[in-house]
Amino acid sequence: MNKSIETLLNDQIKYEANASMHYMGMASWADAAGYNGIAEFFYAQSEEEREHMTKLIKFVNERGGKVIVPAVEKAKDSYSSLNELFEDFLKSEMFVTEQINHVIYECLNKKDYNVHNFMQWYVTEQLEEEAVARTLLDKLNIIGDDKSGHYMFDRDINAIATSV
Ligand code: OFO
Repeated sequence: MNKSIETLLNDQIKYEANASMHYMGMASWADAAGYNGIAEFFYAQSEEEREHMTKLIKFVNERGGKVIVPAVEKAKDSYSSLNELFEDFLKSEMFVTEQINHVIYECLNKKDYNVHNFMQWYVTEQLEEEAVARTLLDKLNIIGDDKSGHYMFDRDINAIATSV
């Protein structure tokens, strides 16, 4: 495996790990604040990101590359509002998309079509996750400060997310 691609894949492993911890922090904050639906949503997101990390680790190993399992980054543990929470979610997904696009770009530059092909799964996944994050933030912006709206958002978050 080309060294620069290996480095980029190891960076991506770290970004997926960071996203997993970031979402764990979000889940825990929501759980403590009584938003059980939002907490479950982020616990599941955290698991998914961990799976994305593992998939990359297995792939780099299969290709004979050297995996670097990253240190855990401390997650943000306090949010001033649901809007801040979901703005962070969207920002995090947009950041990961940018990094994946960068890997794809470098794969084409280095003519590594194997990694390019593997990364297509991540492209599709990011499209979906960004769409979900945007939809949830749009709904929260409609709700504004309405407490009963927040109650219903928490109750219905999974239905909203799976309808995207
Ligand atoms: Fe790893 O899927 Fe989003 O970030």
